[in-house]
Amino acid sequence: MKTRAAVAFEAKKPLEIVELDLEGPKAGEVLVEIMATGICHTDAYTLDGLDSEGLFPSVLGHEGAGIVREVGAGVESVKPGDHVIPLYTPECRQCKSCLSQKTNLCTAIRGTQGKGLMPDGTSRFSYKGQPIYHYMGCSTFSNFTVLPEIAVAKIREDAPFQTSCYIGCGVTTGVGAVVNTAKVEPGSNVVVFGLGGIGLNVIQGAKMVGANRIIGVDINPDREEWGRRFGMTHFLNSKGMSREETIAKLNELTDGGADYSFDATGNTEVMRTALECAHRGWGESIVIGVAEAGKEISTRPFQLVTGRVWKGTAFGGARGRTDVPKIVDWYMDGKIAIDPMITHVLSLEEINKGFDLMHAGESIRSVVVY
Ligand code: NAD
Ligand code: AHE
Ligand code: ZN
Repeated sequence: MKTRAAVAFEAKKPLEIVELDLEGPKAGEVLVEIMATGICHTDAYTLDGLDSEGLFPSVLGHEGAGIVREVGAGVESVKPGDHVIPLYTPECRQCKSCLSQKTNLCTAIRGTQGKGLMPDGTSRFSYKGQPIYHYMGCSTFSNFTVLPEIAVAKIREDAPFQTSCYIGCGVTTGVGAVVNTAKVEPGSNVVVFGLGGIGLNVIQGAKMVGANRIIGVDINPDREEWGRRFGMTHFLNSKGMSREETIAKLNELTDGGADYSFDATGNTEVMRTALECAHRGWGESIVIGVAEAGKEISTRPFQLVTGRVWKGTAFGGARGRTDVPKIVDWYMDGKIAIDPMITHVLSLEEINKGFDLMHAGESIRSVVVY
């Protein structure tokens, strides 16, 4: 079949809207009509050539929602007509990682996924006879895409696509980092660096679990108002401040250090500040941001010797097929907000504007509706 898609032909070049050829689902795969997709900073990072796994030409996009249109042989867990959210972190429930119950990082198809291919080692997308790579196993910047059965979460049918697509990455990552990874307790003092599409979801997750002080840090002053809308109690504009100055101010605001801090910037210097603002003896710092290829984090080992814990999280520690439908329920029951964070709704033809708005700090989430 044919599908309209925004293709990343080269790094650092705008996406091009073209008609691609799409092969139907093979055994264990499903064809999904994507109804809406968010644009996450990770898409921009890959398009900018900063991802060590980045491949071109490819169909980016990993924050979608849609409808199953066809299933391949042997598929039993979903059927045509089901509403689904694609999962860049699948859940096979059979691999060592899934069975461990210690991680959400299913390893069943990670090897081929990182090579931009389906589990059989081939691509379903092509353009003028040349294969086009998949991205994060999702490729939601195409109106139709093919996904492994283990990489779709079936969701309730009354959830609007335009907002629930954000659960495919940003909402689950931010809220899940609080609930699953940090396991923030009521009364905790929390510091969140980077109040964008992810950080605001960390804030609303912290508010939901009953955190005491929720301190947001950003270099964009417009983000103060955004943070306060979702439960932030204090704001620090760290623009022009040294690491020492930032930590001193945060120590004042947290009575000696954060119980939990989160990096949602992807900046390795900020990751260090986030670790070092955690409370001596017990403070935990969670790395959410994705850093560009070649970057490394560092700190004095003494920071860890004296009890601070440095952790990371992917997809908020969520087991997609199990947890995503629950997060959709939280949204539909009003426990978490999504609608106000969708600042821009665009057509596929306008998708590059979504990247420009993100880089200009003018959007929280842009969503493309097909
Ligand atoms: P975004 O562009 O919407 O937000 C980033 C925010 O960080 C902005 O408000 C920006 O002003 C702020 N910022 C930038 N530099 C800063 C600095 N030096 N100090 C303080 N604030 C600063 O991006 P997003 O979509 O929210 O994504 C945030 C990060 O999370 C990205 O690195 C993205 O790749 C990553 N991410 C990781 C996961 C995961 O599973 N671990 C999932 C989604 C996104
Ligand atoms: N490919 C990059 C790493 C990118 C990365 O860390 N991705 C996150 C999700 S970001 C979503 O917006 C993730 O889930 N990572 C776990 C995984 O298995 O990819 C690199 O550095 O090579
Ligand atoms: Zn993302």
